[in-house]
Amino acid sequence: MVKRWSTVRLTLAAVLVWAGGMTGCGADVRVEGAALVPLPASVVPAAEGEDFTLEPAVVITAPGEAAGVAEHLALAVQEATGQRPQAGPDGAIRLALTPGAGAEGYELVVGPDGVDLRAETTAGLFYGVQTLRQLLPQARDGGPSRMAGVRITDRPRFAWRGAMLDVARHFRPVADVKRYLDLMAAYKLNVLHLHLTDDQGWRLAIAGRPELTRIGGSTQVGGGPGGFYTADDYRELVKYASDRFIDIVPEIDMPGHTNAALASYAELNCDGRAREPYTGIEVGFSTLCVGSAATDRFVSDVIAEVARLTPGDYVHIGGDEVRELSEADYTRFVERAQELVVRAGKRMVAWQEVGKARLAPGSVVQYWQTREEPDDVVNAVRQGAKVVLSPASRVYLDMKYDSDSRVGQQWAGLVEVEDSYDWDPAALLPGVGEAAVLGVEAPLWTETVTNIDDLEYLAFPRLPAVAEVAWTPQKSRDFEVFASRLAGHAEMWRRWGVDFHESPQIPWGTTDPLTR
Ligand code: IFG
Repeated sequence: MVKRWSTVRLTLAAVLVWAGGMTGCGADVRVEGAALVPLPASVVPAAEGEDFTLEPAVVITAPGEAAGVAEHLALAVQEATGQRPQAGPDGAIRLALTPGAGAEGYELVVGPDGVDLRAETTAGLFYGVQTLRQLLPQARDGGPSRMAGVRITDRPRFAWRGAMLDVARHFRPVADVKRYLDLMAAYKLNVLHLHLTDDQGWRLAIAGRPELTRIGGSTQVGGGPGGFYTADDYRELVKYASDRFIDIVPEIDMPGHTNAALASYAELNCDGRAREPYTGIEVGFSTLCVGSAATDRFVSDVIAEVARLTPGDYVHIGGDEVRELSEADYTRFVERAQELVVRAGKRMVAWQEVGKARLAPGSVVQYWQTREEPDDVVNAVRQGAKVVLSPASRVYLDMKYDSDSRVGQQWAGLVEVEDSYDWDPAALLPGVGEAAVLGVEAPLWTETVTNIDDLEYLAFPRLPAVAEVAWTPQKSRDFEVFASRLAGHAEMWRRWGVDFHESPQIPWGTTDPLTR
């Protein structure tokens, strides 16, 4: 099946590139799909000549409830033509909300009488806009440009298409997180998991617990000044993400990875002695004093506040790398924390080790291919939990690409873009088939990452690869064809100032760039 399909698609890609060579007046006419990432479920080029002429003065028509999405499209058109389109009736680009495409699907038709984008939800329209953005000829000379006719019908394979940012080891300011959200949205990712607390830092202000940020937020790996988000900062990130149809999933890592909290409140330590702030990169040495009244009050206060600040369905309680507790104490802690999350009206997400505990319906475990623990994911699935897959040897973006990578670690091996792309989430773990897989998430841990450029270097091009794993049907995925399409994105990344890794696995410069 794969062979036949890839033959068909290669032919399609060849047609696409060949047609791209038939330049008309102004910008090239391109039968698209050669460079779309993530590849849509169905791309059917229109007949020859069924093109759309994009006038810089194009009008965008959209229903009131899709005004936000139309604004994102207007900015994309302005980026392409140099002129900001108007909103109004009878436009040549038309957005419409109609039943049929599902929660996140859309249909996009480009033809001589204009562009029609239809979806059941504003999220579906937003994802259609991200595809349309990759189809727009970059003809900033102010003249008309021609877009090849195409009919795209699309919807995602998985519901959870995520990225994780560790802002605890090295703090990242609000502006950098917004930048990451922009880059995620361009590839239809819809979950940003914020790893807000760890041994080296506590990054979210908790009402009534000022020491968590005054002390716990005061430093970071290497001893730098650290930092933290106020409640208003966090609300600003939640809104920015929501405008891009991304849910923020906050992680308060417990009972391990808690030195920053243990340094902030002495009573959280079983010996009653506050710990020193920690600026190294060891793991597994810290734990809350499980079972003490002070710890119960702390966990209750923190989960209640994080849930209050988070409109999304999920709160992540961590649970990874706990070496200082008995299994009985660990599972008792997890079950208690889970109860508090459920009582706050949220669903618990946690790292795979929580599979040892009794899980509430609707809980989610995150598989990360830990170095030590036996695989607890099957226990979780047996209890009805869903799984988010983050296999370190495939999607841990803090792994070096190769031995020359300027930052990153390599405990899970060297991870190039093909490693991130060439796997099937439904076939990764025995006993964890398609129905148990909620989705895929690419964590970026920041022990070695001190600035946004290094962060983007590690994320690109692997994050778009993971985005295609999460979105595109398995039968449509083939690394060589993906690599050729991704090569066409380099121009756009350069335009955006993304400091990406020029992986030797991608044939940069050989594919019609998305941009002109
Ligand atoms: N494992 C730790 C992280 C981080 C990571 C770096 C998990 C769930 C190694 N836990 O991954 O805190 O240190 O690659």
